[in-house]
Amino acid sequence: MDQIMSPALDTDFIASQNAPLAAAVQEEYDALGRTLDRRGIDIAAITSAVAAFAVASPSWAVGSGGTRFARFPMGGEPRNIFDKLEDCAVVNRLAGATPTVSLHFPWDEVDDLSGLKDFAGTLGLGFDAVNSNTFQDHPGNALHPLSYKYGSLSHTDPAVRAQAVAHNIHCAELGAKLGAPALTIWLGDGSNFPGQSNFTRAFERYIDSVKTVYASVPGDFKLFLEHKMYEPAFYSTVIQDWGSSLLAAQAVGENCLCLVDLGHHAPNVNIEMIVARLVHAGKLAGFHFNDSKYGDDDLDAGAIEPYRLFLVFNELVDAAYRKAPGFAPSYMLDQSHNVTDPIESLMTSAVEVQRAYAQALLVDRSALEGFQDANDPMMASQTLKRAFTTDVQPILAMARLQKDAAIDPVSAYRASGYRAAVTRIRPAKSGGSGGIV
Ligand code: RM4
Ligand code: MN
Ligand code: MN
Repeated sequence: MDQIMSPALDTDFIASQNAPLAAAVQEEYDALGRTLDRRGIDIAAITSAVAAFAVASPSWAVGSGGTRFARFPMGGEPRNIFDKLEDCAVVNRLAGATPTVSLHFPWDEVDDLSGLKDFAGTLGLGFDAVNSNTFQDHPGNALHPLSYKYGSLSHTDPAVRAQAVAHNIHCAELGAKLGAPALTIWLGDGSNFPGQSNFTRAFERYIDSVKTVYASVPGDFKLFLEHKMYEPAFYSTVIQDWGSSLLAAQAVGENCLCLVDLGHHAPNVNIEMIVARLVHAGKLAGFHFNDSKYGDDDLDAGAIEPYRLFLVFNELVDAAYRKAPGFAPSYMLDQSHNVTDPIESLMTSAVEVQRAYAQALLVDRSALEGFQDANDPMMASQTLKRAFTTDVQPILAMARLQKDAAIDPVSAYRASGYRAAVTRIRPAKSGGSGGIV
């Protein structure tokens, strides 16, 4: 692994990029501090909460994404998990919000696991939930001789189910060795034709398989079940919605929780309410953040519906404020970058998620409660809007400055020449075929 010594990872370089911007940030921060002070809010407390906020980078999102029609590769795409970690380190170094990476197996599997852990450590990175993959076949991989064409954990054939169970247990073991807290199970199982699959039997087989995985996972390691309405199956999906996910998680056990990917719902679904329900049930695992207009678009977080992202965070901050029992969600990005430099998209998305969090922290919760109890919809909604429309940019910039990250991550990244440097080192990956990796 020929590690890049890029200015993008260098504190002095970042400081030199920040220098011309720092005075303006301070001035805007002080002005916002006075405004918030008049609202009874301590800007320093908000800034440290924002600085402590973290969201994981997805290892699979640092290469160019694609649609089922085509993929347009860019220069310097990562060749392996070490390159991916290097790109993730740049994202974290400059935007200062993504100290962990979510791995996907077998895509990211290596023989030398402790070497991988050490390498991540030298880059200042740790690991969040790992992901299993039984939504595609893995030709040549001795652990996956059977096909997942007709499903995996819910397959009609016990031999395929056993293979998928073994893979998930293996992933959990890899995750535990790397210090990851959980395994996320998203599976493509479902059907394309009415009648093709028996909904009840498929769901029961799935629960049975997940119970077997659960029985073998180490200690307090968690299982996250990720639902998705459709795709790759287009008529039915075994874990189609949060209801199915919750039923399964409740059947499996205490450390089995429900993960919400923002793109995995029908249009118009009230996702923030799903959040509230899962918090109520003590079953919210966390999120895959992204944005969408039509379906599982995997666009950059906050790119399309920033108000919805804020409303999701409003529920999360409310849960923390109420000290909801067991509330400790994991936050991850899950995006596909088809037309942008993935590093720029990930930095921008991490900032957008942080922005929604900062805005939600500004909600006057006791005023809101009063308006709710008094049945005053206008003032209740205005209370949320007041927080959402506050420009928290100076808080985000100050949080980055305090952490030696970049005030303006995208400009600093461009000035570092990282993409050109990796393009010289990493040979171009051919491939115009569709697919997300
Ligand atoms: C799926 C889902 C999973 C992710 C895969 C790559 O749509 O969102 O979380 O692991 O994509
Ligand atoms: Mn996801
Ligand atoms: Mn998805």
